[in-house]
Order: sequence, then structure tokens, then C-alpha cells
Amino acid sequence: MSSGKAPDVRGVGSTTRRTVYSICGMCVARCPIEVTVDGGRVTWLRGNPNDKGIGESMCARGAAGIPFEYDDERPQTPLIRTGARGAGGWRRVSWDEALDHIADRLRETGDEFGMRSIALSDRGGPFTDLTRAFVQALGSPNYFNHDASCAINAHNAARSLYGIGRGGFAPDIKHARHIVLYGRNLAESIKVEEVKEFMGALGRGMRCTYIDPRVSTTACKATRYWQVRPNSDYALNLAIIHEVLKQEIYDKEFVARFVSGMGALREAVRDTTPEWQEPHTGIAADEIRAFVKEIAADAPQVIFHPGWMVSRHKQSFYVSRTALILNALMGSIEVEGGIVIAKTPEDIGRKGLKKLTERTPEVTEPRADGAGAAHPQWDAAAGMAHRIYAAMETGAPYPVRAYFAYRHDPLTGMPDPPALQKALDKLKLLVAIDVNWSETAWFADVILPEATYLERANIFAQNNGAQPGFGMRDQALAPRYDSRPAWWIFREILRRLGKGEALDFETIEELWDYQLEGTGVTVAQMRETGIVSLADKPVLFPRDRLKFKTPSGKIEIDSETLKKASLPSLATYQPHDAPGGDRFHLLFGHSPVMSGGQSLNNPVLGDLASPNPLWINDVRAKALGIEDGDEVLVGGESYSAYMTARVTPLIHPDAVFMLHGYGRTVPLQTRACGLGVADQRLQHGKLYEFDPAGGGNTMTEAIVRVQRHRGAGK
Ligand SMILES: Nc1nc2c(c(=O)[nH]1)N[C@H]1C(S)=C(S)[C@@H](COP(=O)(O)OP(=O)(O)OC[C@H]3O[C@@H](n4cnc5c(=O)[nH]c(N)nc54)[C@H](O)[C@@H]3O)O[C@H]1N2
Ligand SMILES: Nc1nc2c(c(=O)[nH]1)N[C@H]1C(S)=C(S)[C@@H](COP(=O)(O)OP(=O)(O)OC[C@H]3O[C@@H](n4cnc5c(=O)[nH]c(N)nc54)[C@H](O)[C@@H]3O)O[C@H]1N2
Ligand code: SF4
Ligand SMILES: [Mo]
Repeated sequence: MSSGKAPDVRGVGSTTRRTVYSICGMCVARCPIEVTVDGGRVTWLRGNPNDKGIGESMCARGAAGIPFEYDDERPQTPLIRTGARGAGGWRRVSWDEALDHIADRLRETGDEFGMRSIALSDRGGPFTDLTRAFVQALGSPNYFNHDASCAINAHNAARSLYGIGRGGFAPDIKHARHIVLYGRNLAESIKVEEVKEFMGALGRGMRCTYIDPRVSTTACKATRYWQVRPNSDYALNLAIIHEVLKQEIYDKEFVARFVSGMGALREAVRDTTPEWQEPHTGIAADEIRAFVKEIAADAPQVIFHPGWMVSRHKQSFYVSRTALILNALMGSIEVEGGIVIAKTPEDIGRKGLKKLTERTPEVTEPRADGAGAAHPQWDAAAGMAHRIYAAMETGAPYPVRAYFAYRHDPLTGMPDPPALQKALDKLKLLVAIDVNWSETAWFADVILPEATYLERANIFAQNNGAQPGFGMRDQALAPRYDSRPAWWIFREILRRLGKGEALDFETIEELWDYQLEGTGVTVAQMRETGIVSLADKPVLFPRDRLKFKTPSGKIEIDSETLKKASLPSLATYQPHDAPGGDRFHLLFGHSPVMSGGQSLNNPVLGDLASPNPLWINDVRAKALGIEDGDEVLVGGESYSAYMTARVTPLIHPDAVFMLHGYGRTVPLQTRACGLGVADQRLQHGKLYEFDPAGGGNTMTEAIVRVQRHRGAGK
């Protein structure tokens, strides 16, 4: 079947100076941006000034979109593997050949195992209507996003209490008087609008309590810093709640009206006094009492941030859950300076984007990961990545035999890549759709190069929030290589399988018109500003009309869904021993000038990066004879690597810390290959280990041994 080429958006070939509105693609935050194109080249990138929140600001990674665009070290044509998986043998092929090959393999897989044996993962976020529509049209229930190793515990905790996911909250930092952050390192793990609001609020006197075993940049900005023991925040929260109830500083009216399960809460925290938590967390009991006095004074403008990537250990779910309970106790829900509930267009009497998933029937087959069924507390719309990989590995509950990794690099973002490779190796077809040589692409059977975010248009994004609206990623440039936009790639695969109706649009404009049907917004309006807001100011629901999407309509401290899953609504805290001798918890985080695993090869960002050192506590290091700058051997159960020790009091004695995104292995990424060490390789055995309630991988339970490298003498 011959497919031709995706039509470029009108005007893209023009050489006159133009301004195009888009959405940054350099990380998951997807900030609205303005692109200046001159002579057919991008000459400037900045925040979209039509968006008052972000203004003209952009972070360093966003600005590195220009060197990313003009870098040649990326897949330039479709490729089909020639040798063994991962061995690096490739054949350049036409789009027709690649797509025919994929369609043939999908047909064979479907015939042998059923269409449910095809899965696709992506990053999640506002463009997933496209990927969901593709998977649904194939006839499979197995769409899933990357959240099992990101925000899934916070997400599922929010659903169990409020009936809405993590993205259903819009913390109003601008007007807050106190923000409490559990390792939410928002000064370095950046979302531009949020960090601007945070800095502005600190400037006008907002208090910030920052909790992290490591002194991050956010810790340096905070008014109070607690160097908590790793994985112990749940004990801390139980003690805070104990004090809040004991001192009776909670919002009694709000709680009486909107919260159920206070009896169960009192019972759970009866003995969790500030003194009780001290040996678990290392935080002095008096500190907790002083903190509770402060939040009493600051309520209801107090935000307990439910976290982003706090999803790391076996009780992470309960850390987020208790943080969200504290918001309810403070009465900080749906008030200025508190946690505002994100509105959909329908919530404010408007119509949202028409969904592509409405074009084909829903799939009723059970999911391979049990999300929403065997695990009723897991959001089926997000899925659970590691359970899908388990289905590849074990064939249970049924085999998954074809897999698309789209904007997702699981061999970087999931723990224990050798274990994951073993599961992926059971596939009949592994397709990577990427703009880079990802670790997963290198292991794939077919690589499809997507046009970069500057070279393509996406479906429109619906942004729910205090001010709901729509966002546009328009095409700024003609693709530099033989790459194509995702909507076109998915359409072509479906057409080959005789399932084309789901995405049967000739141009992106036709698709946009479909999305905008009945919204009262036009493509021309979207083009004019890049974002269209459906409300002229942030919307707060009146308190007397608050209703939550839980089974009871209340904020459910005692959760019906968790009961159904035979899980406690508030588990007993599980203490853990401090690792001694040469053993440490391995902690990790993101660098302000790197985006996950995708940017180390960027010509400018890669230039700013030197091999990642290992932060180690000074007292523990001394006992092991390790001095600052020494080479150390860091070992997991099946893998060890040499790193440089950064000896510092700024990290808890139980932990070592390293940045994520290093240790890349694809030789065609010449700048990144071999630089630094991959933390995911040190997380042996963690691919299939997870928090039973939230479902997230238990990555910070990984223990490593650290020894001074014998050969490294001083
Ligand atoms: N520059 C940059 N910004 C980004 C990203 C990026 O790659 N680069 N990625 C984006 C993404 S995908 C995400 S999810 C967010 C992540 O943003 P954050 O959730 O803020 O996560 P991390 O950067 O992973 O930082 C994790 C912090 O948690 C601390 N920590 C470890 N264990 C514990 C513990 O037991 N308790 C507490 N309280 N803290 C602990 C670590 O020491 C570390 O400082 O950032 C987003 N923004
Ligand atoms: N050990 C350890 N594991 C972690 C983390 C950690 O800090 N340490 N962080 C966790 C977190 S917070 C997250 S969110 C996940 C992230 O996991 P992933 O979502 O896999 O993120 P990345 O590793 O950045 O890989 C993203 C891939 O998408 C590709 N990509 C980028 N833009 C485009 C595009 O426009 N089109 C297409 N087709 N592809 C594109 C990139 O080239 C890259 O290959 O990892 C998690 N895993
Ligand atoms: S935070 Fe930076 S890299 Fe991420 S989308 Fe915004 S500007 Fe781009
Ligand atoms: Mo993330």
C-alpha cells in the first residue's frame, strides 16, 4: 500500500519571518511557547506571551530546542533491524515498507493471540486522545502511560480520596501562605509557570516547608527544611495529623460537610505522636508542634503538595494520601491560596474537545495489567506499565506480543533494564516511535522517526484547570529528514489494517475541525494566540456546591474503592532499618538542565553536563575511608560502576544520591554514550516490585554498596 507524505501545514515552506504558536516538547511540562521562524529556520524560542502565567519565560531545556532541531544525531528515516535485538544492525527503509512490515506483524500477532495482545505506551498528558484512539481502533484495551515510574501513587491516592486524579488539582501557589513539599524539588525539577509562582510567592513572604533527605536547591529556598530519613514521610504525616486533631486546629465546618471517615482517621493516628515519629524520621517532636502552630495560623492558605514523583517506595501511596487528607483538614480545598479543583470546559458550561476515541466502539476485553479490575484502585486510563511488562514476560493473564513505545523510553525510565529487555525480547514486534536514539529504539525491531515538535502539528490539547482552555502545537518548520507526525503514522497503520475510520483525516486542519466541533472556538482563533481560555478568570466553585466524584460524593478518608481492593485506607506505618556499613538507599532526581533520559546528547545541554557524581554523607564516608573526589565503586546486586564521590553533610546518612539520565549506551549518540552512570541499572529487581496500593515501582528501596576504589590512592 502506498501512503505518500503527510501534508505540511499551510505556510510552513515560506521564507518570510513568521511567529508560530506551539507547545514546548523538551520535557513533560509542555509549556506554551512562541516560535520565531526566519528564512525557514527557527531563530528564537520563548514562552507564549499570550499566556499570562508563563509570560515570555522559558527554561534552559526549552531554549535548547534550537540545537536539538539542528542536530543530525537522530533517526532520519524509518529503520528495520537486521541482526540480533540491540546489536545495532539496521536497514534504511521507506515509510511504505516500514508501515507494511508493521501491519503484517500486527495482523499475524492478532491472528495468533488476539488484538488485545498489542500494547502501546506513551508519556501521558494532554495529547493522549490520539494514542488511545489508535489502540482502541486496533481492538486492544492495553494503552498505558509512563506513570508507573513517575506520578502513579500520587495519582491513585488522589482518586481514592477525591475521585479525581493528580492532574485534577491546581495548587494556587500565587496566593498561598504556606506550601509543604515532600521532595517536590520544584526549583530544579521544573515547570516554568509553577517555579515562577513559587519564587514570586516566596518573595512576598509565603512560607515553605521542604522535606527531603537531600538539600536540593528548593531546600535552599525554603523557610523550613527537614532532612527526613529516606522513605519515612508517612510516619511524619501521621504525626502531623495526630497533632492537628489533638490541637483541634482543623476546619470543623468543612470536614463535617465534605469529609467522611474521620473516625477511622482518629483511630489510625491515636498513637502516632510527634515523639513516636522521631526515631522513624529523625525530625524532632518539637519541630512538628511548631510546624502545626504555623499551619494553624496560615490555614486555609496552606498547600500540602501531593507530590509528583514521590512514587518510590512501598508506602508512597499513603504519603500522598495523608498529604491530601491534610489539605482537607486545613479546609484548603477550592479556596484562593489552596488547592483548586481543575475544571473541565463542561464544568463551566462550555463544551470540551470532541474525542477521537468517540469514533470507534470501546474495547470491553480486560486489561493485561488488572488496572481498574483486579486492582480497582489503579486508574485503568493510566494503566500500570510494569504489569504489562510482566504479561510480556510470563504470558499471564494473557500474552502481550506486540508493543509500541511512543515518546517513552522504558529502558531508561523503568528500573532494571536487563529484566525489561528479557520481557521485551519475547515480543513478536517492538516498534519505537521517537525523535532520538532512545535506549528502547536501539533494542526495537522497527524505528519510526517522528517529526520533531517544531516540525509537526499535534492534535489540540485540552487543558483542564482553574481556567480551562485549549492549547495548540502548530507546525513551525518543514521536517529536516524523512520523518512524519504521529497522527499520520497511526492513521497509516490503521488504514493498512482496514481500521482507518478512527483517524480518517486527510490533513491536521480537518482533524482540528473535528475536535473543535460545537466548542465555539475556531482554528483561526487558536492560531492567533496559541491558547484559548474558556473562562476570563480562575473559577472557584461555591463551597455549598462542592461534590466529589467518589462513590459517596464526599472526600473519602475511609475509601470504598480501597476496601474493594482489600487494602487499608490508612496502613500501619512500616518502619525500616537504617542500612549500615557500606550499604545505602539509592536516591535520584532530575537536573535543572536535563530532561529525563532524552537530553544528554543535546549539543548544548550535553555540554553543560559532566559525569554524574555520587552524593554521600560526610560522616558515613569518613567511616569508609572515602574523601571528596575519590573514585568509588557503587554496586547493586548484579551491576556495579565507578563514580566520583561528592562527600557532603547535605545528604542524610542513610542515603546516597545521583542524577538520572546518564549512562547511555547507544553509540550513535556520540556525545552522551558512556557518560556517567545510569541509576536505573543499579535498581536491580525493582521492575516487578511495587507499592501494592498505588502501584508505582519501589525504586528508592534499592540498596547499593559503596566502596573506595582500591586502585584510587591518595
Ligand atoms: N529540569 C527538569 N525538570 C523536570 C524534569 C526533568 O527531567 N528535568 N522532569 C519532570 C518530571 S517527569 C517530573 S515527574 C518532575 C519530578 O519532580 P520531583 O517530584 O520534584 O522529582 P525529582 O527531580 O525526581 O526529585 C526528587 C527529590 O526527592 C527526594 N527524595 C528521595 N527520597 C525521598 C523521600 O523518601 N522523601 C522525600 N521527602 N524526598 C525524597 C530526592 O532527594 C530528590 O531531591 O520534574 C519535571 N521537571
Ligand atoms: N531510575 C530512575 N528512573 C526514573 C526516573 C529517575 O529519576 N530515575 N524518573 C522517572 C520519571 S519522573 C519519569 S516521568 C520517567 C520518564 O520516562 P520517559 O517518559 O521514558 O522519559 P525519557 O527517558 O525522557 O524518554 C522520553 C523519550 O521520548 C522521546 N521523545 C521526546 N520528544 C518526543 C517527540 O516529540 N516525539 C516522539 N515520538 N518521541 C519523543 C525522547 O527522545 C525519549 O526517548 O522516568 C522515570 N524513571
Ligand atoms: S519546563 Fe522547560 S523544557 Fe519543560 S516544557 Fe517548559 S520550557 Fe520546555
Ligand atoms: Mo515524571
